[in-house]
Amino acid sequence: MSTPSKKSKKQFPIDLSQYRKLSIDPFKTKSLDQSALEDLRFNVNLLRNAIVFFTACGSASGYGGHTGGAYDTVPEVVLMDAFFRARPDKFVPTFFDEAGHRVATQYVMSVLRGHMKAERLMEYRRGHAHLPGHPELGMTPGVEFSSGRLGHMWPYVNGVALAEKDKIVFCLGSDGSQMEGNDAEAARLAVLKNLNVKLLIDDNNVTIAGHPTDYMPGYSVEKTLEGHGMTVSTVDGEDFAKLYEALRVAIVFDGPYAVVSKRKMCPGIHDVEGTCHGHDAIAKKHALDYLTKRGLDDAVTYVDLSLYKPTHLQYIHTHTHKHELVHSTL
Ligand SMILES: Cc1ncc(C[n+]2csc(CCOP(=O)(O)OP(=O)(O)O)c2C)c(N)n1
Repeated sequence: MSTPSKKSKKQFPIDLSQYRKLSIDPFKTKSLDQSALEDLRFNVNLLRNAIVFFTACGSASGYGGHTGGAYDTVPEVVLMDAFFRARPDKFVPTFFDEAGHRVATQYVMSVLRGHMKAERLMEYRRGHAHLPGHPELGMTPGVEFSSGRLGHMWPYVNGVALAEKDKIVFCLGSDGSQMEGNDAEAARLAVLKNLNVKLLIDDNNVTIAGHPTDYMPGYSVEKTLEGHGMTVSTVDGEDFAKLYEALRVAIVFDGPYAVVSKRKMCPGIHDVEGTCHGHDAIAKKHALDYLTKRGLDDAVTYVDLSLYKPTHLQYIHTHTHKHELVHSTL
């Protein structure tokens, strides 16, 4: 087993300062040129690597968490960030997400916005570290809303759109969230009031332990939304040029619009892509494989040695078969 370098113990092992502060005005830019696409790809890789790493800290330590949903939606998030930077006059600059388990997105964006140090991410989901499994307003620096119960966010986003009539409000969505009844009501209200809400939905055909096409074969995110009167487009979420164009059309459209991104769960993660194993925190062995292939040696060392271990109070199983709260020295 390798010896941890000083860096692997103390510093976040992926340099997030490399993030390119893209500024894209969708009202002026019809399609992305090669240079913008290259910057987009760079940022997507950087953030996906970071998310794999710090959510793997959750699995390696036993605290758990979720990797795939946040990993999947990185392209949309990077584009939203570029829009917010270019046109603060046009957007409510919050990454509202109706699938709260994808909280890794909020945490990494909080770091990029300077609210937290990157090292905090290594405490993802750790007890008392104030980085819980869903976004909680007032709990974590930089988190701007609470979310977690699927289907509860869109009605709230509608409220924001009603209050901010001159601005566009995004809501990251998911095929799992869109199954919830509240979303049906929210969709109809958005259509009735012609709210400027834009749903960016990751339709990865995974919801925890099943594939909707298997257990709910009649279900279609697009048809469901169209049934409420929403305007909807479908795109390959991993084709970033097309994804941009789809987002641009949604943005310049006057009223509610949903872009449904089709992609496999965890694209590019060997043995996890397209499977339900991507929903929860990525297993240590898959994370090590992913990080090793990308030459992220300090991240490998950190996860490999499971340096991230509980140091707080924890429950242990005693010989009396009762759970007792003890101080852990791990
Ligand atoms: C109202 C509600 N019911 C059930 C859950 C439990 N739950 C958490 S995530 C999830 C599936 C989510 O699927 P999706 O949003 O598509 O996420 P992905 O698997 O793509 O990460 C469920 C059912 C919940 N959070 N809220």
